[in-house]
Amino acid sequence: MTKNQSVVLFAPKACSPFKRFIRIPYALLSISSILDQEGYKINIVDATNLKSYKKVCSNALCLGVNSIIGPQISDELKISRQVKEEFSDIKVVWGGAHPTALPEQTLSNENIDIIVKGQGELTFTHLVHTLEQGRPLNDVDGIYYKDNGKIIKTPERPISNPNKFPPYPFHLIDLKKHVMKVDGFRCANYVSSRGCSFNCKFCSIPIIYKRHWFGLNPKRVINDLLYLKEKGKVEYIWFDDANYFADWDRAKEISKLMIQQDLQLKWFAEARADKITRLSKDDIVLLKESGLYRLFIGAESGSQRILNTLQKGTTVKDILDFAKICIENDIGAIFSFMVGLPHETIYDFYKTLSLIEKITTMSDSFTIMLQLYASLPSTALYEDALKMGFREPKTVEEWSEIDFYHFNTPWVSKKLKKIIATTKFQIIPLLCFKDSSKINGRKFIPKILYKIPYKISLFRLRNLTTKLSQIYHFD
Ligand code: B12
Ligand code: SF4
Repeated sequence: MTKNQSVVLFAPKACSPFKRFIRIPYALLSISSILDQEGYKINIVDATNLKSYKKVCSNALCLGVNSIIGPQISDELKISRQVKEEFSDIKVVWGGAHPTALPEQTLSNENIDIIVKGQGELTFTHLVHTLEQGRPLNDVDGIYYKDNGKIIKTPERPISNPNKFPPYPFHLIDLKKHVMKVDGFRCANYVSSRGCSFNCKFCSIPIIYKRHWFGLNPKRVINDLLYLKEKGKVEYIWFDDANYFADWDRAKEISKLMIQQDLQLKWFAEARADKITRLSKDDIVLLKESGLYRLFIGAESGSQRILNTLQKGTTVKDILDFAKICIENDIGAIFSFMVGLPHETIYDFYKTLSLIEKITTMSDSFTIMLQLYASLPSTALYEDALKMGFREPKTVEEWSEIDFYHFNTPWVSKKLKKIIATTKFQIIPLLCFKDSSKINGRKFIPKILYKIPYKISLFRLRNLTTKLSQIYHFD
């Protein structure tokens, strides 16, 4: 049955000074899945075409906005303001990691009416029904809303297993727009699980999913991958799961089905180093056979002291053992490190640089990422950041001014900031110029020329670690 009123959803574009990622908006597809089955008309407006909201808002019940920390918030605020100005009856509803962490502060913005905290499928469906029937909002669990200027919080909604919900309604998006070229392959992201049971002190996932983890069942995952392959001509799947390998039996079953169904897709996933090091040789062979192309690990730090402080639950040895497994099995890997962390000393930073140097020289298929620590509200480390002088943004507008290419870390000395900036912006980016044959489309560049930036960066990295060890008498 087609409903009279529609639902409009807004997918922000990712901000990075280098690229504009276009990812499939799984959060929005998830919250649409039940409503779509019930016959609601759902329009997803994408920030690459911000003005298109005008065409679809005329008969809408609400505008749903997906929000995470950072500069994307400015587009989210812009569309919320414009919709409120032009269509005052439409309720503006925000959900996602940022409003979940700071529901009251976010709701204080005059153009936001309702916050959905945490998992959204059931709450948003119930909310849309309630708005449509004109019933009171206090009927809906899991939200914050305003009543005569007062913020009202309803009881929390328990987390549900996403297998209970219908499949992602891919027909709501133009798939072609969301396929990006990665290493020369047509690549689409996919989310096959929710949450994570670990409790790393810097991470937002435990805040959203309260340390639950749920994996979509393998048959359902394979159906979706087949859809992406057939309809989007996708060659490479980028699993955006927080912890893809949390349930090894499930990951194994997905790989077996990929082989049985002859999917012939390359795939990428995020893993914990300690999980991969516990797999057998046969397990790794299975992953490879099913198309595993590259793994991403949150290595975070080369200092065991910092890994312990972060409650990461991994060791520097796990990271190196993981690297060896990747080499033995010809698997590419991205090692992501964080710097500028609360409690990090110059010696910890030196340990990170030394580990980066070791890893980058181990394989041409290894890439290093160095991220400036982002203070994520509601996380345990955020409390430490506040105590150490992080100037907390007081409004959602101020949060949109926070980006991750500038320091928001008053505890880092001027001197260390300078060293970190040189490493992050000048040295690390050039370390990926290792092997032109690994990058489709750049094969015409003579190997020897391609490697020059890498050689220079490696020289600078070694120079920096040596200097630090001499100045501070490390090791
Ligand atoms: C894809 C992704 C990105 C993409 C785009 C993200 C986007 N716009 O949503 C890119 C690559 C751009 C990105 C960048 C960054 N990201 Co990111 N990213 C993710 C990732 C891997 C997947 C998101 C996803 O699709 N999840 C699947 C869906 C189904 O789950 P969900 O998002 O939780 O949605 C559910 C609920 O939250 C809710 N919901 C969500 N939106 C809405 C909207 C409405 C209206 C309603 C009712 C409900 C609702 O309902 C959904 C279904 O239950 C998550 C980790 C993860 N696996 O979730 C991190 C994550 C969202 N990112 C995070 C971070 C820290 C970043 C960066 C800051 C990293 C950095 N240092 O640069 C940058 C920020 C850049 C910027 N703002 O410009 C944090 C969030 C931090 C925060 N407090 O906001 C996460 C949670 C990772 C983490 N480990 O902490 N990211
Ligand atoms: S950093 Fe990774 S392992 Fe740790 S809680 Fe977040 S998603 Fe889980």
